[in-house]
Amino acid sequence: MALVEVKVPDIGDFDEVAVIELLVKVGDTVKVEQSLITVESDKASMEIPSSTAGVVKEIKVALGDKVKEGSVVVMVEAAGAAAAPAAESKAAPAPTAAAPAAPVSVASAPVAAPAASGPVEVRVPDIGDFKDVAVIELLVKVGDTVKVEQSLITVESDKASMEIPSSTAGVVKEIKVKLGDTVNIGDLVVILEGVASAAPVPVAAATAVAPAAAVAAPAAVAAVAAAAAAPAALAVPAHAPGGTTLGLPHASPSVRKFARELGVPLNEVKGSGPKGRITEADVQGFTRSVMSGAVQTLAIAAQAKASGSNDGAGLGLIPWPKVDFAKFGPIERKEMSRIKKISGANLLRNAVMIPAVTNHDDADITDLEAFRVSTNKENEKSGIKVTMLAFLIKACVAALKKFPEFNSSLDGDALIYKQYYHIGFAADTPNGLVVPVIKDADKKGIFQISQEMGELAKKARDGKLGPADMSGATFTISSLGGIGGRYFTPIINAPEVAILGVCKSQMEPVWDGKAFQPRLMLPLSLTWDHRVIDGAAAARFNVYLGQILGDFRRVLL
Ligand code: CAO
Repeated sequence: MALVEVKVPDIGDFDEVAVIELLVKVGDTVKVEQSLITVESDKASMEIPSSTAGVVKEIKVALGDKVKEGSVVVMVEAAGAAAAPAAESKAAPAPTAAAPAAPVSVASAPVAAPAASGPVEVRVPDIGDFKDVAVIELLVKVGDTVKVEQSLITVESDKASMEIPSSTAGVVKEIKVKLGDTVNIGDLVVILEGVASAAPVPVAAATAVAPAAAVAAPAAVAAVAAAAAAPAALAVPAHAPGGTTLGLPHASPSVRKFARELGVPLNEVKGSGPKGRITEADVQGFTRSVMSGAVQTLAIAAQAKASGSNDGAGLGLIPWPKVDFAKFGPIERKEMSRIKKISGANLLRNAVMIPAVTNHDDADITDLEAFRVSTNKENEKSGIKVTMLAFLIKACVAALKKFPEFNSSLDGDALIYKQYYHIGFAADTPNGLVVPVIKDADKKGIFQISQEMGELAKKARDGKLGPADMSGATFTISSLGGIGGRYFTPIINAPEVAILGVCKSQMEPVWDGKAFQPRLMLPLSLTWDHRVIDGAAAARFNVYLGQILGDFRRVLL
């Protein structure tokens, strides 16, 4: 049986694209057109299909590699006769049309003539080998203002779906297609008016066919943990667990992108659109139902199984002890709250999977606390109480800027450095722990942070936090300062890589070189992911944080 090189086919205008997912492993039997890897440019992601049926003998790319047309992806031992059509493509890349999930690049040159003003016709650009594709979604309506590259409609062939972008900015005057129409290159899509200037459609203005199932795992779980307090009375979930993982779920590129951003496993979402198509509303409904605890994703269910009624078998451990407690005295059995169940599964995963280390330190906040108290006195009438946690958030942002790996996330063998600073803070509620997020804390002052924290903490206690209030954190602070204790080891809120635990400050004698001085010392406990951060960096982070808290003017430096 022949070994066949399966290469990256013609992927349109994309030059070098990064491998972001390996969808097969050595030993897998693949069919013709089965997706092998997912690649991503800055504009789109797409799956590279196999041109050959057979058994994967070798994978020639690794996550993060850059590939282009002709790069060898895998070596497949062709499956006898089944390999026939692919045999010819041994050396040649599979034709674009054979790539089922390729997000055909929609347009390098607009068919509509760019006009300076007045009505402009926007037509279907060159969509490759696709003919008579059906309009399955109208993404704009008459009166909408559209930007250049904004998607106007989604079309679908039997192989791929793609969005047709506008070549021009303006206001939609007329829509020339309706759902179910079939269109081809040059067909009129919309007429725009009020166009200030017409920009040409950039090369590869196209679509994102996001990887479907595989993107779900870590992000989804974290989002769910963080969003556990969403109100209970929500729409019935569109949930289709066990949906096929081969073949892409039926959804438009923008819905795929949306699902991917939220970390929603699209293959578990039940589509309510024509032919079972998954709509944006389906993804939102699914997210809400997961957040409310009405539904568990397969990943969470698997974790819950491995942790809840678990017997430790998932980890290769001895079984959890089963004790008849009633034998020893009276008992009462109470179900745990939904938040506790969901966050428990996440905490277990994070505790087990992250090689976490905690560094403890103290910060001298004598002057800062005096400043905070006097500020609150001066601003009594404003109704906003400046809290120590607000200063801690601001100080952490400064430390995250100085040590950016603490504001990163692991993505395979790469690190994603986030250039935004969204700080989560653990809030204790009657139903369990939730983590609301102060967004863009770097751009906010202490008053604004204090005020937002107060509002979020109240929403948390009232069980009214929405998913948006609890997503996107880049770093978390867990403060037990108002309660007590000295130090503790907080668990990292994956996919973040560090968390700061803070306990109650107290006056301590601190040696100044000549004498002991009474200073207000704040205990800090920084837990960090040793895959990303090392001990020296963690110690430096704490030292720097302590310096800022000791003299807040350093934030300005
Ligand atoms: N040291 C000493 N006192 C502190 C302090 C600190 N580090 N932080 C706050 N305090 C004091 C404040 O001065 C305030 O005292 P007064 O009422 O006398 O003014 C009081 O504690 C309450 O402080 P606060 O209003 O600033 O609230 P907070 O920042 O302590 O807490 C919140 C807000 C939402 C974090 C808190 O309500 C909460 O839920 N904490 C628990 C978080 C948690 O459970 N973490 C563990 C997660 S792991 O299971």
